[in-house]
Amino acid sequence: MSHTTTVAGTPVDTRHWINGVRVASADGATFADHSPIDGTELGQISRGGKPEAEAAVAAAKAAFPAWAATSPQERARLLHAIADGVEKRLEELAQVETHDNGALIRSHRRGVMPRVAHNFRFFADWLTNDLGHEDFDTNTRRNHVSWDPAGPCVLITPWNAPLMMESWKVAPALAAGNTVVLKPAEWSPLTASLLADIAAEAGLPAGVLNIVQGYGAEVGQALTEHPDVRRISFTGSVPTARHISAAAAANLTPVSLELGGKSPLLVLEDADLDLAVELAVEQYDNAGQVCLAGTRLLVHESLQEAFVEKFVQKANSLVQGDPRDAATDLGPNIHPRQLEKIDGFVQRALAAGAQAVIGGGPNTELGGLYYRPTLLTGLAQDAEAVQEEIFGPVLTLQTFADDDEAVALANGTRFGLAATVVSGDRAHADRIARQLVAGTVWVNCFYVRDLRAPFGGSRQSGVGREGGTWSFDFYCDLKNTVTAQESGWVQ
Ligand code: TXE
Repeated sequence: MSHTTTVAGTPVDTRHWINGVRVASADGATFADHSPIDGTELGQISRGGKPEAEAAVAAAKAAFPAWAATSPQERARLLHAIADGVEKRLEELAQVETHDNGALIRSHRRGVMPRVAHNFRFFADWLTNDLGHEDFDTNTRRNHVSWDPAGPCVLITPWNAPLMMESWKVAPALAAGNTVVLKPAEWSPLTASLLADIAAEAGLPAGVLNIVQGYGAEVGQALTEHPDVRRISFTGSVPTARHISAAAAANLTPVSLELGGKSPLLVLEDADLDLAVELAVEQYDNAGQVCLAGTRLLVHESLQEAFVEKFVQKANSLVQGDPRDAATDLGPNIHPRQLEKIDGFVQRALAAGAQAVIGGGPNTELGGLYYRPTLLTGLAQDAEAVQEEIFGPVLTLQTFADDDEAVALANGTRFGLAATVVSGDRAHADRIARQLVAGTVWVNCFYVRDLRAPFGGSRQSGVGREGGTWSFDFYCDLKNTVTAQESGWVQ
């Protein structure tokens, strides 16, 4: 059986990468990976289980002491070499990712893949330039605080932005001196395999980064309950986060969880309507499969009519179609199960009395996994479509009469990942932003993110923050060494 598949002209190894070597599963099991664009089978991928989880964690454990002892300069050099490899193979990565998860080639080329490289460079530079250390005296004692590498880290990632999320976790974990076992999502396993090639070419020592493919309930579960794992970072759904937290609890392994959202986009009475509409239509990006998406449009009642008119005009101009075409604005959703889930939410909302201002079903002209951009109105705050993450191109619209009502609606879900405020008055926007429960609040913009800033969610949108110094706090064991004055070394 061949262990290579060729996607858009690029050969991709379909096996795990453990201890610097390509290996198939011990029992030979594989699973099929399909393209959301047209359902083509892209390859048979090795389906890992407990033996592969054991082997990968053992490799990461064995490689840890030497990697932790490698100088920060050398670690940073290797991370930059990985970034060079990503930049060199940018077009191949963009093409393979688009075939595998259906997101736009345009976004992969312009935004996503450059950002993958940047994730590696950012944490490499932070390691050599910015990682803090603290020394302070308490009476006759000298305190020295150090950031010690924690050990093998398990990183579990979703399918909506595969390589982006993987690099966001792998880069800081490696920079901090940890070794890694990465488990990519089973609906989008391919670019992680290319990352293994790039890391090997860059000269990363064997066992420092291991990649196991397979299903969450199988290899994912085995990884998260492993006693030798020192950190688990996960991005995905709330139910899976509960499984992972329970598995981690057996060993009290620290977890960082970045989960879903149902973020509000507030259009205040003094908003610039064109900007508000532009930002609102942006929420359809990646066919709505973005955890941060502001899927609940909350519009001041005085603006509703004009807003809806402009919104419909703009949304109708979006080009839906093949994501490989650079002119396409809206591609397919990832998987038949995801499409079914999206349509289930919409049909139940319509049956309960909601109206679809636009959309309301799959795009039957295109067939396949394309869902028409949808705007639902006539929903109460406790409606399922307002409360649950749909993860498709479906927005809801509610109106409010005053700021208090706007804030109550905005905060009225179990999530707290992000929020966007559109306002023409700085003090007004600040007043609202202060009252919102969210890990990130954007004012008159969306999706821009400085990697130095903390990133994560409140309530059921997550546990912990990553980004800048917060990533190192998570991926390190902080240690305080106290030296007595009597030893004669403390001045
Ligand atoms: O995610 P899962 P799914 C939300 C979104 C979407 C829904 C379901 O609403 O519709 O989740 O998507 C691994 N132990 N988000 O089911 O299951 C799994 O193999 C260890 C939001 O695909 O959370 C994959 O690698 N690992 C989100 C990863 O978890 C397990 C992005 C994510 O899959 C596991 C994705 C287990 N028991 C979905 N079970 C966001 N926050 O951006 C699964 N996995």
